[in-house]
Amino acid sequence: MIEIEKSQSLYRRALKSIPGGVNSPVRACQSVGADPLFIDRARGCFIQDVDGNEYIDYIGSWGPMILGHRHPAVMEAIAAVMERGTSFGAPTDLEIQLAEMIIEAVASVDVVRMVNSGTEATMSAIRLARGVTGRDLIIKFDGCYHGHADTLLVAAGSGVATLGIPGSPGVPEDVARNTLSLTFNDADAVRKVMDAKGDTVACIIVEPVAGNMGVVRPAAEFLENLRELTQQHGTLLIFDEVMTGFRVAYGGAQSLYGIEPDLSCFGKIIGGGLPVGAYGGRADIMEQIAPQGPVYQAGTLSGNPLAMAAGIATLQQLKKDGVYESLAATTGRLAAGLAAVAERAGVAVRTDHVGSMLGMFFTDREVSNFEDAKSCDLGLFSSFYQAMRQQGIYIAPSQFEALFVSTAHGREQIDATLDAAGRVFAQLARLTG
Ligand code: KE4
Repeated sequence: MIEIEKSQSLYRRALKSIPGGVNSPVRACQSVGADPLFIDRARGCFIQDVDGNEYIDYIGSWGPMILGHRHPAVMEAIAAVMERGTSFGAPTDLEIQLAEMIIEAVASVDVVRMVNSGTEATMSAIRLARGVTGRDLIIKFDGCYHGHADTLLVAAGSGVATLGIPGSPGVPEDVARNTLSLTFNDADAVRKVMDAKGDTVACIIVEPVAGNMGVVRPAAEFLENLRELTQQHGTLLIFDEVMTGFRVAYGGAQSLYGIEPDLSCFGKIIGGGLPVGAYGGRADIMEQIAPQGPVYQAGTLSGNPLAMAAGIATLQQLKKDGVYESLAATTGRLAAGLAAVAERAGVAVRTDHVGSMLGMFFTDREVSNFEDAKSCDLGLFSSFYQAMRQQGIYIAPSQFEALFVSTAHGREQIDATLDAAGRVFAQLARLTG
């Protein structure tokens, strides 16, 4: 039995000074009925809690740690900048270097602006889309998460074509009404809305591979339809690649599906574990951003040299030949193995992966949108989460997240994970009879 007394003591203390004891809600593990682990350190694919328990880590800080924790090249890059300082509030050569690497990697990006989080990236891209089109309405998709800006914390309205309703207290009605949330993978619903209102829609924003409802691939032609419909109506297409960027391929999901959006958002991996976000795209659009153009956006720590150095070092490793093929092969073995051990135990689980982003749903049905994802056996997922943590396997504490494999996950760790899953599925099968 893994004991977590020190974590629990820290959690009780944290609850007195931090809302919910955490600085981001999902970390509280509320949806899986567990107490959060407080982490002491990490290395490679391993993470260690304050009680000294070690786990194989499939959260990877929610995506950034694609090289594993404390990769030597990343740590050396950060240390080298620390010799010079930590933040200047002025341009440095490092932000040019990272911008040039992103532009070289992603065909649709001519110009890119650094910010400090994925939320800032998507929020700014939407303001830019509204600014250049002069339109207010935006379209997103249920189950896609783009950060916590008001305009994106919107749930689907009662009917498909009715306008959004606030997804959180504090989001004003008159903000929500400018956001339409449709069903992911339902191209007909998008076509219907665009035929009716397309000339008033500033942008459509989408996760090209959804990673915030579990992992859900785009249906055939879905992304192509979005590209065609937005072009028809002078609407901008924004790919939110905060999770998929440099995760599923060096050129992001857009390079896998051969779609060129007008704007793309990045985060996570491009900061190598330090706070970062970025948005970029067509030069004629990006030149509208202040100080070159009238659309305002700013940030004290944007382009922070430590984050830039960590991002550059990370992308330099990812550029090497064979990295993504190896990540996909390792993840494929894990996905197939999990499905096999679940089937052997008689537990209904569907797995899928795109590159090193892996999803598993506790259902025997196809999952192609958020309604499908919500119909999975969330209770069984919670039991799986808790039992796997007891086996030393650290996965996201929510059915609506992804598992991330890093270059530091070796055959031994995948085998250990599959052995643990075999024991857990057998245990669950006995419990559920
Ligand atoms: P941040 O503001 O958290 O850096 O990025 C927001 C964001 C934007 N777009 C996508 C596709 C994202 O996945 C995210 C953030 N992802 C979540 C996990 N799915 C971050 C974890 C958290 O909220 O603590």
